[in-house]
Amino acid sequence: MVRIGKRDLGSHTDKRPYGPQSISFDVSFYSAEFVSGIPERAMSLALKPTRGPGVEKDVEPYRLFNLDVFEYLSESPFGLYGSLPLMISHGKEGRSAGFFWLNAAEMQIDVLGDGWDAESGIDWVKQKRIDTFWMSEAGIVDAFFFVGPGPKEVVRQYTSVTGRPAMPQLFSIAYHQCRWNYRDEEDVENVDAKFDEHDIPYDVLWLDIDHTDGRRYFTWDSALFPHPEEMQKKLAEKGRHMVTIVDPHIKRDDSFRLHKEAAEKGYYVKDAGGKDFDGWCWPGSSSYLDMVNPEIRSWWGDKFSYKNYVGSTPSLYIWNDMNEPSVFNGPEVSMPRDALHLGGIEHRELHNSYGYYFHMATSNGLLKRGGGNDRPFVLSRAFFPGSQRYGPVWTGDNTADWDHLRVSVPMILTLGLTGISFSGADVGGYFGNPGPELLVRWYQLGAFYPFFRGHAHQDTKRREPWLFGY
Ligand code: NBV
Repeated sequence: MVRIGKRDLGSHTDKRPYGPQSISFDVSFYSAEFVSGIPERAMSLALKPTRGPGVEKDVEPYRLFNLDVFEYLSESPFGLYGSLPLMISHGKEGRSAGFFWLNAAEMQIDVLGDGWDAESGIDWVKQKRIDTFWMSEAGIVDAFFFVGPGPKEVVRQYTSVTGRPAMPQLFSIAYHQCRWNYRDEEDVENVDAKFDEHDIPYDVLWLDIDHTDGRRYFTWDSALFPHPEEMQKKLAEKGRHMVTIVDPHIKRDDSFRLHKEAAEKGYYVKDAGGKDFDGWCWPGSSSYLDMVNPEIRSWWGDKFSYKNYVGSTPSLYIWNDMNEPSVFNGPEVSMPRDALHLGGIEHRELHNSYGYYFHMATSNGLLKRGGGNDRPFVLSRAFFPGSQRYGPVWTGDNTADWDHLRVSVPMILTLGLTGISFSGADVGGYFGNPGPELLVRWYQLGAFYPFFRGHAHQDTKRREPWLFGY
C-alpha cells in the first residue's frame, strides 16, 4: 500500500496535462543497523522508521521537496529547503553502503522498521536488514549504488558522481556577521569599528534585501548606501569582505533593466498557459528566470561583472536566498508544478534542482568576473546533489532556542555525509532573541561549524557580540 503525503494546494489547481504519473521501488540495505541521509530535515542523524511495529499510523514518509518553511520546528521529519536523495546505511564493523536516486521531482521515502513484514518469516535480529521504499512523482530511474565498504568510501563514491566540494576561499571559513538588515553605510561602519574596538575577529559583513533599491537585486538604495564602492574598499583595506544578497525573483518593473531584458529575451519560466509566470515575492509582482537553460545561466552570470553590477568591487561576494523557489502566493509557497521550463518541461520534473541551477549560474558568474583567478563564494539556501561544487549552504530560518542549537549538529553532520561539507546554521538563532547564555554557547558551537555566521531576523533585538556582557 502506498501512502502519499497530504499536499495542500490551497486554491491552486494542478493541470497535470500528462495525467497522473509516479515511479516507486524498494531498496534493501543488508547488514545495516541504521540509515541516514536524505536531507534536509531538522532531526537526528539516524532516520527513524516511518512504518512498522511501534510506528504510529499517521507518520508520513520522508519528503524531498524544496520549500521555504516558515519557522520550522527543531524536531521534525518535515522536508526543508534542500533535497539530496542519497541514503547511507551503517552496520556492524563500520560497514556502509549508499543508494542515490538522481531525480529532481518530489520524492517520498519510507524507512521500514524491523519486523515490518512479520509474515515474511524473516529473522530480523539475525538478518539486520533495513528495507526502504522510494517513490517519486515523475522522472526516470537513474540510480547509483555505492558499495563502500566504509562510510568514507561511500562519500567518496557519491562525490565522484556528483562532484567534490569547491575549495573555499580562506576568508570564507572565518566568522561572518549578518543581520536583516544592516541599515545604511553608517551602521556598517559602526559595526565594523566595534569588532575592532572589542578585538573580536570577523572577516565578512553581510547585507540583506533592504540594501537594494526596492528589492531590485544588483542595485543599491541610493539614500542608505550612496557610496557602495567606498564602503567595500574601507572593509577591504582591513582584509575584510562584503556579501550582498541576490534572490531569484525579479521585480516586474519595466524601468528595471534586468527585468526588461529578461522579458524581451523570453528568459522567464512560463505559466501553464505559456505567459511569463508572475508570482508574488519580496519586490511584489515577480518573475523567475529559467535557470535550467544554459544560455540563460550564462546571461545571468554576466550580470556579476564589475561593469554590470554597478557598485560592486573585487571584495564583494554573493548570497542566494529564496531559491527553492519561494513564491509567496504559490502552492506551498512555491512554483506551480505545471509551470513550464526549457523544451516545455514541467516544473514538477525538476523542482528540486531549481535552486541548484541558480546557485550554479551565480557561482559561474563570479568565476567569470574574476577571469578564472578568483574562487567564487556564493551561499545558497536551496540545494540538490552537486551543490557542493558551487558553494556553502546554511540551514535557513532557525529559532533562538536550545533545541535549535542542538539539532543544528545532526543537520550539519548529515549534510557533510551527503557531500555538502561546507555548511552552517545561523548562530544565535534567526527568529527570536537569545539570552546571553544561549548566545555564548552558540558561538562556542558555531566556531566548529564549517560555515560560521551570526544572523538575525529584522524584528529581533540587535545582538552583535559586544552587546552581550556578563
Ligand atoms: O532576506 C530576508 C530573509 C533572510 O534574512 C533569511 O536569512 C532567509 O532565510 N529571508 C529568508 C526572507 C524572509 C524570512 C522571514
